[in-house]
Amino acid sequence: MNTVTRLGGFALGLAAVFGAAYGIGQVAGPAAPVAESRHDGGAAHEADPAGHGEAVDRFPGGLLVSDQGYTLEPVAAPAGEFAFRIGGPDGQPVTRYDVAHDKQMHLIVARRDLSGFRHVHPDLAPDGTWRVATPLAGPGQWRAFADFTPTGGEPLTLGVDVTVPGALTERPLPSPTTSTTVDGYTVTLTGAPQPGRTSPLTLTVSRDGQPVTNLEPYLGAYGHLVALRRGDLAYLHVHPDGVPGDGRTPPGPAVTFLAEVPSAGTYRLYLDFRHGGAVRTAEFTVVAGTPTTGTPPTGGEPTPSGPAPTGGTDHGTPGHGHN
Ligand SMILES: [Cu+2]
Repeated sequence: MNTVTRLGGFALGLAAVFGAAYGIGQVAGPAAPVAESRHDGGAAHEADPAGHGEAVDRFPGGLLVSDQGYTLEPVAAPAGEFAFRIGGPDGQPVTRYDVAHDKQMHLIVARRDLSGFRHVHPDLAPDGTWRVATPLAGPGQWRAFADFTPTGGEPLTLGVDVTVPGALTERPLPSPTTSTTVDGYTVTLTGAPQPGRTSPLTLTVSRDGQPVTNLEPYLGAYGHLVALRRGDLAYLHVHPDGVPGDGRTPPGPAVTFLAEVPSAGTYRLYLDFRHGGAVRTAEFTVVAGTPTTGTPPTGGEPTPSGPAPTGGTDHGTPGHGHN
């Protein structure tokens, strides 16, 4: 049995049911019961009948369009706008949300090839509709993630597929790297995520060879890190280790996060940071779960299909088949 394949098939099934044709006025309908998962995380166990799932209580975020009675529902929007609602357990759109990371709603989008990442903050209308200038930069198969906490509920990340019609050029995933540049900033990555355990990831920002020591708070931290898993775009919101004003966290050049990835595999990391009044995103490809005795996977060549090219790792790692 291969949990990755099973998860992937489930995600594709959702895509077929809930995929929305963005830009031509056709939107996904409300979720069918198939997408409901039980509050106790039973869905994760159902996906792993061989009993390897003891290390995971539930799915990673973003794989479900509907969870715990809440459903991500794209709605028709004028050109240039993206709009959606969160349907609540009572069938009505949710209108009350808790603030988390400075916002009531975080909307993250990325193409299925992991390009085009954007993190935006829509505006809530009184009827429960969220609207934002479209974050979808061009044609392709997109995944939209709504990261929110309904008042009285638990934090949730729901995901839905959105299609932007047009000619698409698939972008190969960049090779794993520990340094990248964005708008004249160089960001280096120290540390590697390990499946099933919390690992520190430190991102260090410099500009023109000088460390940046006056990063500006963004969403209550000196950086905001999202990771997406290649193959199914499982969504991980990675928490910073320390926040501005806590007396121990400097405003750069290094920002440390505590990451726990749900499986071995290839992930794309997206670090949002603010400096000089502007938010930039530094991106990295990383491989988690390097075999302890083997050679690290190298290169960035995507496998044509199926799970990421990783070797055997710890027993009990979710999302990983035994050969
Ligand atoms: Cu946000």
